[in-house]
Amino acid sequence: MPKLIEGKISAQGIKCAIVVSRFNDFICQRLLDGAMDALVRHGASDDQITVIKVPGAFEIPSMAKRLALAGRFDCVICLGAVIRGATPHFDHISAQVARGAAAAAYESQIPVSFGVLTCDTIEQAIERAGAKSGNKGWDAAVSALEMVSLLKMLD
Ligand code: INI
Repeated sequence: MPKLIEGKISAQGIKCAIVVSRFNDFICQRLLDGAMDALVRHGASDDQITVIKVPGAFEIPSMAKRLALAGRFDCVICLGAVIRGATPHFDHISAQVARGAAAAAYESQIPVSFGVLTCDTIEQAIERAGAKSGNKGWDAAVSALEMVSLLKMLD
């Protein structure tokens, strides 16, 4: 039998930072609700969770990196919604936010999860923020907890 290493999903004793953008607040607030619900249902109390609001998705990676390197959090959960408009703005922001969040994780070695929607339409965003396609905020929170557990197992 090969050795199998799998993370547990528990928020007990875990300090979480959530970076959430204010742009498209109607969607982002639902992603935040989903992430908070996931953390609390997995054992977190309010004092373990710090929520930091940034202006837009473009600002998420720099804040995520700062928090991940601060030494005060076990994981950083990134939440935002980039919705395509009539110009290439969407492409620039969505590429940078994904690359930047990944860089924050690589450079800090702290789990940084990606709950930033990149959608063509507002309907697609609504579907992924608590309607028929689940809640990507919830998913990002659970992924962060799993990675925290996995990294602890490898210590
Ligand atoms: N920010 C978003 O979070 N989502 C968007 O859809 C968006 N669009 O489409 O413009 C957006 N723009 C703002 C951007 O993230 C920065 O806050 C702004 O450019 C200032 O740096």
